[in-house]
Amino acid sequence: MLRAEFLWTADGWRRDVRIDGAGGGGSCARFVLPGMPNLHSHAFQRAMAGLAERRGPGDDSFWSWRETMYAFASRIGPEQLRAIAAQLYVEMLRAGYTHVCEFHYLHNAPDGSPYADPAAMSLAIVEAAREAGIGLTLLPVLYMTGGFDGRPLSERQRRFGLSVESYLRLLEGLAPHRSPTMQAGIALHSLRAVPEAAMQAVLDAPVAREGAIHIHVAEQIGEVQDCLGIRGARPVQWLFEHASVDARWCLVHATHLDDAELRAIAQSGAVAGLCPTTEANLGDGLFPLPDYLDAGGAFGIGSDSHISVSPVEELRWLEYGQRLATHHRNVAARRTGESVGQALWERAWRGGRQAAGLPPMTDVDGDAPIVLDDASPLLAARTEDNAIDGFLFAGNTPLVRDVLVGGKWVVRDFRHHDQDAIAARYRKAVEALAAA
Ligand code: NGQ
Ligand code: ZN
Repeated sequence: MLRAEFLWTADGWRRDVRIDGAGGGGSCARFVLPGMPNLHSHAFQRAMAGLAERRGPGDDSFWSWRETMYAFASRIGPEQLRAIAAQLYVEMLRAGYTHVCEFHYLHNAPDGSPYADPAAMSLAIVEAAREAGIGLTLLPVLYMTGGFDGRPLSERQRRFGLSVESYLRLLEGLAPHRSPTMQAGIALHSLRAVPEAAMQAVLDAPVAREGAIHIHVAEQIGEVQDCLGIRGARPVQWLFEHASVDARWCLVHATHLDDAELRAIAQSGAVAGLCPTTEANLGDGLFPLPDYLDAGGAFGIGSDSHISVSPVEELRWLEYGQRLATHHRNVAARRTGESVGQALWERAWRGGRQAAGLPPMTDVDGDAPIVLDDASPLLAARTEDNAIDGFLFAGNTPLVRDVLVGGKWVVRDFRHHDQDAIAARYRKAVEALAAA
């Protein structure tokens, strides 16, 4: 049992709230927030964070990073994936993410043939989430072509490839694994990787009648140009002309938008899946946040390549990128007197829940609360009016003390209950990968 002096809810702060959870003693806390959904993750990339930061022979770019990533991906099997994902999910929980949408496309064996159990890699993710105790929305990804021109997958992309039939079978096979903490949705890798007919076939299939639908879109200028050249429209424009994009959709990145595209996303109710630290690391560009917020657009945050695993850093970068570009301050708060921290946390929380296919919450009692460390000097003399600003903008000491998911305290006093064993297994897995 935990007594919270202030609990942040969709309707603002509530005072003196009792929170019950198994696996921990009683205590008090001053500030409790709803845990953040992480709406975009490629778990395996956690193990290569920092390994693509050396200058290559040409102009390094997203596309040269992608080659490094492919080489890395080709060495990972189900056991390694499970070890890496479990470590990542522990790090997420300790940072304040309580749910993860796993955009999972590493389906096949390294030579491109299916595993004996075609769901082997998907189930490694399910197991990792269960071990760590994080909520999961598993998004198996359809990936079929190597470009807008429909070219076949390259050697290294063959691990990702599924036909529409095998994709739908994979989704059906995962149905029995659903639970209150394991949802499933669908994902199309990108317009580059999914031909139009395949996209329509998946969207028309019975499994696509409900749940979240995610797609990478308009992340790089090269992608916008290729789409214009081959499909005669910009990526987001093309998507809206060929699919009924609505609140079930999450458009990941959506960096390069013209005015009409920005308005189309905002009006559709879809969530823009923003991944500021990865987008910065890959040199993607800056999402047009102020205009999008003014148009009433929804967004959430993802840690994507896991170059950073922290909702604090994602939200800070989201705001600071705009300050640097516009030469203004307090950009994400659009109303006079509004707190930037509260505006960011609340919108990303709502958008993240929506993108994860979780029901909207009117009350966070049933959600996954995170408890801030009110003993930290960073929160000294902070009140409910500025505690979230302190959490997001002051210093570099993690302030997430306790985390409750599914009625269980998974983090207590900064420690995850199984962090040592999970870290030891991760270390062994990445050492084996490094030696391979
Ligand atoms: C991915 N990641 O699927 O992991 C992609 C790179 C691609 C990001 N876009 C591969 N951040 O888009 O083709
Ligand atoms: Zn991605």
